Amino acid sequence: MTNPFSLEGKIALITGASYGIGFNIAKAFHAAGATIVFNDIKQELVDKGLASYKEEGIEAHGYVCDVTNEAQVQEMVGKIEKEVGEIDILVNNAGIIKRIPMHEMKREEFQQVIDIDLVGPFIVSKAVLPSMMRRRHGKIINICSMMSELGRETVSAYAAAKGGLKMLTRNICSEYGEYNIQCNGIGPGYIATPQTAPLRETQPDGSRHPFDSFICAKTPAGRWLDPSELGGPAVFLASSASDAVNGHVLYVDGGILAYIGKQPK
Ligand code: NAP
Ligand code: GCO
Repeated sequence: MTNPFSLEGKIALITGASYGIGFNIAKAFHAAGATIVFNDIKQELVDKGLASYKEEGIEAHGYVCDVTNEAQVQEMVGKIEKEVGEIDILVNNAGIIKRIPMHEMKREEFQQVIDIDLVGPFIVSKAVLPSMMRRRHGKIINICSMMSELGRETVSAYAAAKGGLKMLTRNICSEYGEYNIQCNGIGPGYIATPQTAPLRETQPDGSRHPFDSFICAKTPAGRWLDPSELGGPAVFLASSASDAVNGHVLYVDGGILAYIGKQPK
């Protein structure tokens, strides 16, 4: 009986995976047998990422590519197909957030978040689909968010993008399921990475950041999640164990979406 969670022989492209959530998903994929390919927008970050992977014993393949630039993405996918092989698994992980009250947010700031967090996954998915369609198999995993379901102050652009990404996930499922391509989302809760570091900073008086206390009260386990905790769910969605799962967003949030929150003492 073959191991349904194995990624042996598979080539995985994880966008924006020099560090953070993407890097941890790539580590889990490697442990399951996949070949790791990633991109970042600057050569120095690709080099930094390659060194980090090497420290983990992973011979990754890194490419400089801005996911919002369709010409760069098409060129990168062409190079990967020539130099590494055809992509079996795509994780649309690259993303940014801008925390600005909506009435103060510039149009360009809103647009930048939409471009990276929503248009980027469209561009990269479009670039890998033809090969997946021809080979009649493929896995696309979009990194969604709590903001695919919930809003909060200052994250209007991000919530609009991640809400759209949830529906893009469902639409790719609907349009390409007949090619044996599964497209699912992972909705992380609050994860301790550089993206959320500003929400966890110790205050000048030495106290915890109010948001840090807030989110721990909203998480049943009472803690931030570690990026490594996304590895198992990602391997599941990248493997044949999930061939009958399509159009689903798997929330890896420690139970935030199920919990009204701890009553303040
Ligand atoms: P992160 O630490 O800020 O890393 C984001 C990565 O995306 C970086 O490597 C960044 O590269 C890359 N990136 C940004 N813009 C790019 C572009 N235009 N083209 C290519 N790469 C680009 O973020 P993270 O916390 O690991 O989050 C990763 C994903 O998970 C994001 O989609 C985020 O929205 C989502 N997410 C995060 C959390 C959380 O709590 N951390 C929760 C839910 C969802 P540079 O270093 O060059 O900027
Ligand atoms: C924020 C956080 C969140 C997380 C994540 C939650 O400012 O609220 O950055 O948006 O990044 O998306 O799932």
